[in-house]
Amino acid sequence: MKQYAIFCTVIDNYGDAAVSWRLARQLANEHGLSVRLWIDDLTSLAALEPDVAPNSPAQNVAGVDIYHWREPIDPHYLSAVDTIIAAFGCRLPTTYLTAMATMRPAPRWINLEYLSAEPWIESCHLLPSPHPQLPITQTFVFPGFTENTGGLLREHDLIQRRDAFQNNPAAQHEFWQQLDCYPPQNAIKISLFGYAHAPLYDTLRAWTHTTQPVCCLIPHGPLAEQAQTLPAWIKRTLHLQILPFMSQTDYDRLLWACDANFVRGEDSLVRALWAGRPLIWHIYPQSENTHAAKLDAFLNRQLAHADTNTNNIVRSFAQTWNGLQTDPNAALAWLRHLPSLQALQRSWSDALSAQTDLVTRLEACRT
Ligand code: TRH
Repeated sequence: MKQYAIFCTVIDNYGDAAVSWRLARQLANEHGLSVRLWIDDLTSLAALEPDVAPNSPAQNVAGVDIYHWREPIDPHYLSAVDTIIAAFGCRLPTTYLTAMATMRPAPRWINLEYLSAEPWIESCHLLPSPHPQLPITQTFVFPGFTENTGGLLREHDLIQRRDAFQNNPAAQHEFWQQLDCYPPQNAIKISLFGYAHAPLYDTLRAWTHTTQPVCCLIPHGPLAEQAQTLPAWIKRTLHLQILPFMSQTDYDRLLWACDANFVRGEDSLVRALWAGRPLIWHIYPQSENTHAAKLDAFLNRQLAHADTNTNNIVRSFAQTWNGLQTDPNAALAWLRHLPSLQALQRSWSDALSAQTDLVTRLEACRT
């Protein structure tokens, strides 16, 4: 049986563990492959997947062999491996690289990059990069939004499960009860997952100026901490509720159940795309404002079929939420425009889900 080894170092937050875990599960469960995930921080993974034991050095969860990656591991673990994935450019120790160089045939060595909507990734996707000393070559895989990139992670039954949930009011009701959360009837339900620098107070204060009830669901994290300090009248007017950090499976349901979602990083962004509901992306900030161009490239795709007014409203609020401009009217204008954003976001989600998913593309590009 073909065997994958995925290596992941967790730098910060949840994104690295989240993507590696989705990738590992899908390779094992949908493609029947043997998958070993080496990860240096089991606590992050356990937060996303409660079946993972944070103190267990080796365990099998959902068909994936998970190992706590602490140096050094014996290179014999690599002997049966056919594909090695270094998630997000994580550095493989020289002992592994040397072992890989002696293997016949040499294993595929893939460097899985961060998702980007920028057009240049099409020309870098699948580029080979030979090792300077050893006879091994890594291939860059760039997840992206077009057929000429690595595509997006999407389980084969995800859209079906989403539709079943979104068309089932009883299942949604049960979900809200499970969260001990009771959004008022007709409330606009908005999930808010973001980084600490989001202009939460200004945004929520602006939303109090609408007549329709608004319910804000804030998962545990920096925004939830900020929310604790908000004036009581804002919390009351907006039916603000802090949610515990939930499993990836439940987080999907939250995105499906809400009318709009604020997401951050790359993995929650992709999950919000699959929810098919309007979304605002809080991009991970980078030095020298490089994230501004990345956000712009994303907005160009998100708004490719939007009219000028919609384009201006979404762009202005996305930039304001990301601290790239300050438009005091943007938050309320966006909220009022939500009904017309629904069809736009849904049709982009449908178009993206008609493309081949990332894992299938990975398997198809064997040479
Ligand atoms: O956690 P993140 O901010 O990760 C980021 C990005 O990956 C960024 O690119 C990287 O450079 C930086 O870390 C170091 O955001 P992201 O990528 O959306 O990952 C969050 C994951 O957490 C995603 O899988 C959704 C999941 N999640 C839950 O499972 N339960 C929850 O309650 C919430 C709020 C999120």
